[in-house]
Amino acid sequence: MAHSPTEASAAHSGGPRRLFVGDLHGCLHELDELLQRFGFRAGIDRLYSVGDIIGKGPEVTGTLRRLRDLGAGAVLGNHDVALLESARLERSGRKPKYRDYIDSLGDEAAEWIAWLGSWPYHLDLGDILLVHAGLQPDIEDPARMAPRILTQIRTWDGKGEELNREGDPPWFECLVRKETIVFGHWAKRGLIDLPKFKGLDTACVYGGKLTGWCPEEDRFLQVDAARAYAPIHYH
Ligand SMILES: [Mn+2]
Repeated sequence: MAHSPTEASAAHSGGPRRLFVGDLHGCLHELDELLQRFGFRAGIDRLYSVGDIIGKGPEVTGTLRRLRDLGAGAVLGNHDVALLESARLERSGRKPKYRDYIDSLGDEAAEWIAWLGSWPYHLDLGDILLVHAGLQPDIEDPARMAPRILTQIRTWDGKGEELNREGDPPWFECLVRKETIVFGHWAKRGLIDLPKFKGLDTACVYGGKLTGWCPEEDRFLQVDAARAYAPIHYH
């Protein structure tokens, strides 16, 4: 199969590559641009999302569909969890807090909720551990960490009560691990590029950038948001 010069260089050595992408919040346009610039080869390369597909942004179902069609791996973010919790409340006849998240899925809500419900809180790829927010520093096994920690932690108070407190150190400064941890959830802080910690939330939905990271090429790719889709509200 013939390659254009651009495709040939993007194809690297030809082996499969992994592309990890930061918090999407429905930013399908930027995801597609990132995939194109990476030279993503469906069926060869593998896409992984750090979660937070739901909420705030313009094309939530389109983004979910793209992830599903590409067979992407994904972990649950706090906004994805808020959707699942709202769906659960609604089924039990109570008033969901995030009714708009359910509405954003349109007629296919039940189908997407079922799919999201199958996502894990962390994904262990051997050399890389994928999680939405981060890890609890005083526990070794992520399966023993509370979903609240895995989807919300930014700073560590030594107990896991306050997860986002000014003055407390970032969770990733409080532990040493063998694997590289890939995560999102900290748009205010932006790109985190430490040898063992790659933080990919660069505020795309607020008009920032969508960030991808490829371990096989050890490089970041960034796409500017076409516009700000939501007022800045970091939570
Ligand atoms: Mn988040």
